[in-house]
Amino acid sequence: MRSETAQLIKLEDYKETPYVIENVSLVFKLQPEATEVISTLTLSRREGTEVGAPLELDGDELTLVSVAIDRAVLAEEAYEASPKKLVVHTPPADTFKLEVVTKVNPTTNTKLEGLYLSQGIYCTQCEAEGFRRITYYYDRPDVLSVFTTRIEADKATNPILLGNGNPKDAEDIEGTDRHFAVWHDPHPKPAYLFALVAGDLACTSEKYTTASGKPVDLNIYVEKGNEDRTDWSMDSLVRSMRWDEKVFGREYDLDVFNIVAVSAFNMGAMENKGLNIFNDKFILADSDTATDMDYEGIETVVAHEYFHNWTGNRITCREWFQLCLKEGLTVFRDQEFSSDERSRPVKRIADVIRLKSRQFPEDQGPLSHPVRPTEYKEINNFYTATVYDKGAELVRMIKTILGADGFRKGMDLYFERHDGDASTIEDFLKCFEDANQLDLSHFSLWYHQSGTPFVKANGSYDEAAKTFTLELEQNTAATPGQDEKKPFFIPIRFGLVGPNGDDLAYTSVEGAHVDGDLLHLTEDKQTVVFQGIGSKPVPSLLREFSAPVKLESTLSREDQIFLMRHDIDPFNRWQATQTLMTELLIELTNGEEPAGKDAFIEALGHMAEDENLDYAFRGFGLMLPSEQDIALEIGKEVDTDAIGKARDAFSKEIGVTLYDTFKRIYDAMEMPATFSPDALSAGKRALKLRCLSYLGAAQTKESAALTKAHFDNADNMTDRMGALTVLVIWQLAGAQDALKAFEARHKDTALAMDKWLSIAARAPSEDAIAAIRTLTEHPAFSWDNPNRIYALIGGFLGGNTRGFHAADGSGYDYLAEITLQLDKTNPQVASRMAKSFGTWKNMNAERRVKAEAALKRILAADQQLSTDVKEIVELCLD
Ligand code: 0A1
Ligand code: ZN
Repeated sequence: MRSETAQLIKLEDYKETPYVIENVSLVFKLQPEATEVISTLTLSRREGTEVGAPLELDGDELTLVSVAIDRAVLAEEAYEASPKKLVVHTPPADTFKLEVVTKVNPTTNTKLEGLYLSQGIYCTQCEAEGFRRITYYYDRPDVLSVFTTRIEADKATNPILLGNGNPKDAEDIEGTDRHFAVWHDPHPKPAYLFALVAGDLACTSEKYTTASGKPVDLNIYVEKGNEDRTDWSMDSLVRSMRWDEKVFGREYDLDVFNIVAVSAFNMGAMENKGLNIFNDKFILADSDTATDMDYEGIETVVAHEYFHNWTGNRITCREWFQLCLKEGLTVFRDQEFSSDERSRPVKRIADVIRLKSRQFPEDQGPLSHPVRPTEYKEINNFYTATVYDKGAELVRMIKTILGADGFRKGMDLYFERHDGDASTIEDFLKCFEDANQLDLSHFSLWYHQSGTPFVKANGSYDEAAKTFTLELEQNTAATPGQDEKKPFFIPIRFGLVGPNGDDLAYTSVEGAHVDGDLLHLTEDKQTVVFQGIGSKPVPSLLREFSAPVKLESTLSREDQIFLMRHDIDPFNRWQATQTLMTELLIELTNGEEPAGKDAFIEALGHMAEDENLDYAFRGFGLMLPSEQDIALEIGKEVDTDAIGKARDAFSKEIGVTLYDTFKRIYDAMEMPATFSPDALSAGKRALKLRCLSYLGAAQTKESAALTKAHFDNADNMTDRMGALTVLVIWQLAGAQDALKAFEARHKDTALAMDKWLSIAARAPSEDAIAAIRTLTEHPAFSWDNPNRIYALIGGFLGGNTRGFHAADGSGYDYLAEITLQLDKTNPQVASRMAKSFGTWKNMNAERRVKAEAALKRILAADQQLSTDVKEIVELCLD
């Protein structure tokens, strides 16, 4: 193996920079292969820094042209420059201007970090450490400065020139075919929020007036030809802006808000100040090419990036260890926005499904880390489900513990006290403590201690004494670097459900702090006794999923079915269904015949037909845990083939048993005449498709024909893709024709073909890898575009469990091969793929041997490994 020895970055080593950057003036002379960047920094020595202390700036793959201080070109011995660093040995004592000229090549920048060209559009991605690939700088979030940017480019190919902040000036450059634009951002910001865009773009615009009457121009820029697919993103933006004013009292603070959608982007989107740059997947939508899930995703991501303006930009992070300060909080805010716009319980279920399928596996394997980590080698590896989604759960728990008013008081204080700061999690928590006169020190352990706590609950009723006793126990398994675990402060929302389905009141309680329906579990073990309970209750615990824990309940199957039918908390009705399904599926995987299976299937039928329930809720209720979810639940010595077979058989059994029920619901569903992405219509489509998937699983002639007809008659992507998935997964008659028809219809729309690739990647196959290799040759696929890779390779790794975890190790070998291949061009994408190795230790011995060998092969390969990939592989092997 050849690789640079990556440094371990530690939180405890944090120090302020010796110099302060007061302002930044940048000039970009854009050329596809040799862009010149002239950076003029006004610097001053920080109090306490020795006179003449060296100035060390970060760089990455930079070519230096010249360095000057106060307009005098520096002699060669006065500085040292490498692609990774610029050191000025003895800077002047006080304020001085450093002018640095660098050259970069946007065309060959396949990492998509720094300045790159995507389909002829110049764009930047600077979080986390991309700015250093543009010019030498203190590329860290605690260095805030005021930026002015002048962009010069060829006018014909780049008529649109965009920067951060407000537009100041724009003119042709005399005697040339070039022009320039100047942008000024009055809000001091760290370099990771810098952005520029230049290209020939189409634009949709809208006027917005903030609550206090300030006008703002909203613009969404897209590749030409896509301008009629921005209505939904613009609508989402306007609704987000209004919501943040109403719910958090936050207004927008510039004259313009620009969004640009590009097709090559590593992540979802980026909150650059006043100039958000998006992966086009999260901007473009019309009913023919986007599913209901895409519409929801766009609403969420547009809101998320907009909300960062306050939580991330106005208040940023002191260092990258504090990433959850902006990400966890902003995810919480976007979740709340979507809950208010749609159905709150349905949104909660969707968020918990995401958490359990992405964050729980991470937290129970070798990649487990605290929400606020204390060390890393490659920060790009820490944009994780733990930082984002578990981070959001922690903010949600603060709200649960404090109540809505206490939470708002804390947030108001946070905005007031830290506006303009680069802050820490400690600063954030202190605001809730100060605003509510309360001690959150025990709670703060959630930020530092990794792992998913397992909570065991055992209830018993004493009829004579009219007491209900709840024995609670928490336990968190050791995680990498943390052998000993302390008990967490776990807020448990609960109800004691009486025989008629109503919650029973208690007269008093001992053994825990209990406030109404909220119980604080703070010790390893607690026995909580409720007095005055008139009849035997069924405890409904962790309502609304009040804490990110795994609840192991000792409830009988009858009690679970009871909760499934009667709990007043919709989340726990869904959870009871899931718990039962998981238990049954594990027993079926083990070759057992589970007790209570028939009763459960019957109850599922009732739920499907219950008109009092939301359509979307019923859709979720009917959803079986994925093969990956079951594998995680089993946890060790996993045989993915056995899981897959059991799950297929159970789906089929449900489909056959409830065939008439599903057919009735399917036939009776009244759909709106024209497509609308609203929550009600989407819920109807979801339930109808869920019924279709069970009918498909029954694999009758009639159901195959029905599914094919659903596909043929679909007037929107949700129905077309839903039916195609059923045809392909169950290998029904017409599947191949449908795949061809889909391809013919959408071959020119990359985002639609991504769906085709991901469905094809999930198709059952004797030789899944051969099938994937063939698909990589398809014209719709490209190794150069992250979305194509996420669709096909990501679709395979995440959606074809049997193929990826094939016992012969072919899936692991293939992942090793493409990790190495991708690492040469785009390390971020390579390491995201490699993270799929994260569950290898849960597999059975046969598979473990193959996975370990594949991981070792990556480390031993004769090529330079990125720190991104190396860190992930080493953690997996640890
Ligand atoms: N801050 C963005 C996500 C993002 C993170 C890293 C990136 O490059 C490494 C790009 C985007 C967000 O949370 O939306
Ligand atoms: Zn974010």
